[in-house]
Formats: sequence, structure tokens, C-alpha cells
Amino acid sequence: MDGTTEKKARLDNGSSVRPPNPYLEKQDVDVLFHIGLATDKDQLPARFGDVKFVCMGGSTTRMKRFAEFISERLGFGTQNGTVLTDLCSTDRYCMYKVGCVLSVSHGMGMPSISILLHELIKLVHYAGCKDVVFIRMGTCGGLGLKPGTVVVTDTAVNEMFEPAYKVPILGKIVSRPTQLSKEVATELLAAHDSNADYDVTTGNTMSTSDFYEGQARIDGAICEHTLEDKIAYLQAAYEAGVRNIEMEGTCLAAMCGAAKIKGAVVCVTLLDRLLGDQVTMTPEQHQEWEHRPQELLARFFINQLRKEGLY
Ligand code: R2B
Ligand code: URA
Repeated sequence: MDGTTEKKARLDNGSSVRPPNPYLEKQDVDVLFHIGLATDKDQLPARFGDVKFVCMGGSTTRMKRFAEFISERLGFGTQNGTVLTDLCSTDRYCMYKVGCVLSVSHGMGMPSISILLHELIKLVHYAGCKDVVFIRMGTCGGLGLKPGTVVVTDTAVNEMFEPAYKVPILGKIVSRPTQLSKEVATELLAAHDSNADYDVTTGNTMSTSDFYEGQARIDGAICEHTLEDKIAYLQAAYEAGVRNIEMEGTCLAAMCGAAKIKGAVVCVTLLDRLLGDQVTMTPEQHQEWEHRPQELLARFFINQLRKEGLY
């Protein structure tokens, strides 16, 4: 395909995703640098056009295990029979595809997930995906919740408890609303197995730019606030409806909202931040708790696919 034909096919592909960037139409080729895919070489519509659920989590091994789990749980099989292949040709992120599910690692923090989201939003657009849902599946600190509880985010808020993602662009702070899908959050909550021995709840999620001081911890290398300051801040967060704290939610909410993609955040709490700072669960508990959002997502996928007669 020559450049012009390729560009036309890339932009008129019926995707429901509209990246709000007029300059994309002017580019002949788009190289998605950090995931190592390009519009002219990688047959994005053929390889990714059927994607319905883009699931992201921090760690590469967890996202590989998630892909294996989904493949088995939903009976999707894998791309080449037995072994899952990492579709990112770079080592910045990893990406696995099983049926209509993409499982992608996002690293830690908003700068990392922001780069990935720019490229994934363009990927699903160029691939012609329709009605795609983006979900972050991760870990967090809880507020007043038993460790191991799963929280489906209602509203993602920043450190000032505002539903806003603030990012410096051209030397100015740009504030974007954090917009998650209420519909997806409701469906996720409904997907919980009532026989499970843990709770799935909802509340506001505070996203921070740091794990230590940024989350009011007093166990980092640097701490200029007191234990009393920390308790007062976490209490104020609780009163503002915050039930868990993590590091990517507001960015995902704002970027999905801007691109008209339904976004959701599902995290398991590793500790109760009202009781302490150190993460001390056993490796066995960690593994078991990390699996809980995965099971919830599997049940959510099955419900959604059944509704569309696809499962
Ligand atoms: C949760 O866990 C990570 C920090 O330990 C971070 O990526 C997050 O949001
Ligand atoms: N991830 C976070 O961002 N904070 C916690 O307290 C635990 C996991």
C-alpha cells in the first residue's frame, strides 16, 4: 500500500475511538515508539481490530500471567497454539493478546501510563476497534478496608481530592476532568461472586505522583511531615470519599475520557493506610490478592460477551 492509501485506510476504518488530535490525520505513518508497532508495517486492523478489552497493570509478569489466566478461564486459546508472544517489540512494556483481550503492562506512575495510553489509544483507533473498554487492574493502599478488598473506582481524584488530572504542557498546568465509565463500574461490581470470601466495594480512588511522601507515608527516605499530619490528611481523604490510593487512576480516567473510551480502575488493597505504611503481606497473600481483580475481570468479560452473543 502506498502512503496515501495506507493513511486513508488507517483513518476511515470505522473505529469508535477518536483521538482528539487533528495532526494525526496529517501524518503519513505513525510509529508507536514505546510499544514498537507502526501503522505502515504491522497490519494493525488485522492483528488488533477485534480487541474489546484493553487491560493494564503495573508489572510485566503479572500481565503475562493475566493473559494466561484469561486464555484458560475463557477458553480463548493463544495466538500460536501454546506459547503467548509479547507483542511489544521493545522492553519498555509487555503486551499479550488473547481473543478480544489485550493485557499490557504500564509500569509505575502517571508518566509511564501516560506514554502507554497515548500509544494504545492510537493503536485501537488505527486498528478500527469498536466500543473498546480500558481497564487498569492493580494494587493500592486502602483506607479503612480489610487488606485484600477489591475497590472499583467511582471517581478518580488527585492529591487535593479534586476529580482532575493536572499535567504541565507548554509550561502551563492543564487540568483535565477524570471521567470513568459509571456503566462499566456498575457491571464490574455486579460481576463479583457473592460466594467469594472477600469484598468488592466502590469508592473514590486517590492517584498520587509518589508512593512515599506523596501518599503521606512517614517511612520514605525523606519525611518533613509528622505522624499527626499524616493521620489528619488520610482522615480528610476518607471524609472526601477516598477508599484507596494508587498512582495511575486519574491519568487513565482523563485520557480515556478525552478519547471517548470507557475507562475503569479496579485495585486490590495491600494494607490499610489508616493503620500503617509498610507493606508486609506474605508472598502467598500477595499472589492470592493480586488474583482477585483478575477473577473479577474474567467474570465481567464473560458477562459482557454473553450479552453480545459472543460467548
Ligand atoms: C500501585 O502500586 C504501585 C506502587 O507500589 C503503583 O504503580 C500503583 O499505582
Ligand atoms: N500501591 C500504592 O500506590 N500504594 C500502596 O499503599 C500500595 C500499593
